[in-house]
Amino acid sequence: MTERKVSVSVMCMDYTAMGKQFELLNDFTDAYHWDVMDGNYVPNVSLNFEMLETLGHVIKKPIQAHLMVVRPQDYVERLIDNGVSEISFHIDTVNRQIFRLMNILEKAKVGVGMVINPMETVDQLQYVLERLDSVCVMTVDPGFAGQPFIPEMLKKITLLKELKIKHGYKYEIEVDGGVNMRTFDQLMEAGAERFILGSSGLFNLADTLEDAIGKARSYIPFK
Ligand code: S6P
Ligand code: MG
Repeated sequence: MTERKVSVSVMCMDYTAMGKQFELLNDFTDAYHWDVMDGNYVPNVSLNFEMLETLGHVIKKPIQAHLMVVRPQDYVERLIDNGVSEISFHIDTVNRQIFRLMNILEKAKVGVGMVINPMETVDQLQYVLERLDSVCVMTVDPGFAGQPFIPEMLKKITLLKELKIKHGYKYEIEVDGGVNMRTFDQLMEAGAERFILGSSGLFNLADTLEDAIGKARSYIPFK
């Protein structure tokens, strides 16, 4: 049976109440999605190393970093030192270095993920698929929370599921952007296994995080 998981997007949390929010989320989420943006690869900046160092002790679930940066090689060592469980790279940022980076992560026992932008294809990953721990299908352009879901991306999830079954690959199929009660069933049906919950799928569901978690539990069948 497919194991399905949720990963809460830290970037979408209330930054004035992070300690309290992590306490509530630790009981709900399977992992945390840690978006790193450099203001260059995408026109936005997000979570930084200082936050990771400060919040580390209140975070009780694995941290999965999503690098939306031009030079991912500059971030890897510090993320590993801060105990992240997995690091995901965008295809166009690792063209000339993915095998070096995979070797570093595998040696450090940190998971390797690849992220597919809406304009990119599953085919571009053919030479690395067998070594990946996750493949993330972006269902919005990267850079911002709160954008509309792009339904055309469902085909990529289906294809990743087919390839996984056919070849026995180990990667988990993740989906990022507009994951919420309107899109959840289609995503599950297509074969998604890891669901990143951000503004639309969790934090905007209610005025308090307690209530929002309750609402998320009611539409997520395995929660
Ligand atoms: C977007 C980022 C995402 C968002 C999350 C927001 O570039 O990679 O991880 O934080 O997807 O969720 P939502 O429901 O606002 O689209
Ligand atoms: Mg992300």
